[in-house]
Amino acid sequence: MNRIIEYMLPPQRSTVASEVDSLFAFINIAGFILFAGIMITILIFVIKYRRKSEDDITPVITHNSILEVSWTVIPIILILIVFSWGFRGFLKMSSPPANAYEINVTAASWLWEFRYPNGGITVNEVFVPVDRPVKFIMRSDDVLHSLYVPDFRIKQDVLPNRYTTTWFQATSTGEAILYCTEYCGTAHSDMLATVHVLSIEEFEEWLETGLEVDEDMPLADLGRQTYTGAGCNACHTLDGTDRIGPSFLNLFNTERELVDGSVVIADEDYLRRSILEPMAEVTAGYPANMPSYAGRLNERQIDGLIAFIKELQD
Ligand code: HEC
Ligand SMILES: [Cu+2]
Repeated sequence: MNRIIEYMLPPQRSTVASEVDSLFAFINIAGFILFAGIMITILIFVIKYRRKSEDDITPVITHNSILEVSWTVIPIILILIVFSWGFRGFLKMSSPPANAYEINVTAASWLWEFRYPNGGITVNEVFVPVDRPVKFIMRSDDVLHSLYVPDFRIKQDVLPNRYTTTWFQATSTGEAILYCTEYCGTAHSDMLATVHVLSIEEFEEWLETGLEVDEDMPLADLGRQTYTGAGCNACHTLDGTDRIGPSFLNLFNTERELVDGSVVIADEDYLRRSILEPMAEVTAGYPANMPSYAGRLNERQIDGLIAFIKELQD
């Protein structure tokens, strides 16, 4: 049975995963046995009771109490097992332990932002300790999104104007993928984040130093790193092709036409405003749906992005 689960499902990497999978396997196997049993019975009846001669007349059968009681009681028992098993798991999954490490999650079209108790922020990647309960307190900046980490078997809607929560306790270190699983617009399928599960020591160390920006890194390199790290690549390419937004290639110092008809030069100020207040100057021909990065990137990262975009000339 474990082999079947391993074959069908992603690895079990949280404390609730095996319980979820056992219930899933039970429902599948019970469903398969019932399906096979019913199909075989139908086949036998079709052959055994087929009309054999012209004057073969179907007898009148009013009812059969034993049969009727059993096909009522057996499914009820099965459903009660599934219900109580599922409800127990549901209670466990919806009540985070009191000592859980809390991370605030904001979903926006189309990125994930994570805020840690020490004030640190990461975009499209989240760092968590292994073997310790972690609670996500989630809200959306715009539309309905949903947070889904298959390896942890957790999935929870993320709503505007209301907090929802979910929690997990990872059982092994390494990376897991976090998906948005509520269709939320054009770049929905790019709305991914990486969950980095670290050992307790690594996590403590990351909290101390991991969020500091490397002061020695050349600005343009930091910009390239931020371009993927902050998820700009979901919407902007570097090779001249359009994705959701315009490509960064040959963008610097060119004339940009805005939706209000005015024309601006894409200088450093314009790039900065585009990152911090994208709705203020919307480029003509593109949807007005870039998320603002105000408060999500630090000054050095913004300088880095501008330096990086400036270099992209062919
Ligand atoms: C969800 C998609 C999305 C993401 C993520 C995104 N952008 Fe944008 N961006 C757009 C769209 C759409 C436009 C064009 C409309 C507008 O100007 O707001 C745009 C416009 C821009 C412009 C102006 C380009 C021009 O041709 O005038 C810059 C500069 C820019 N984005 C930089 C960034 C940076 C840097 C990041 C990452 C930190 C980023 N964007 C992340 C969608 C996105
Ligand atoms: Cu989404």
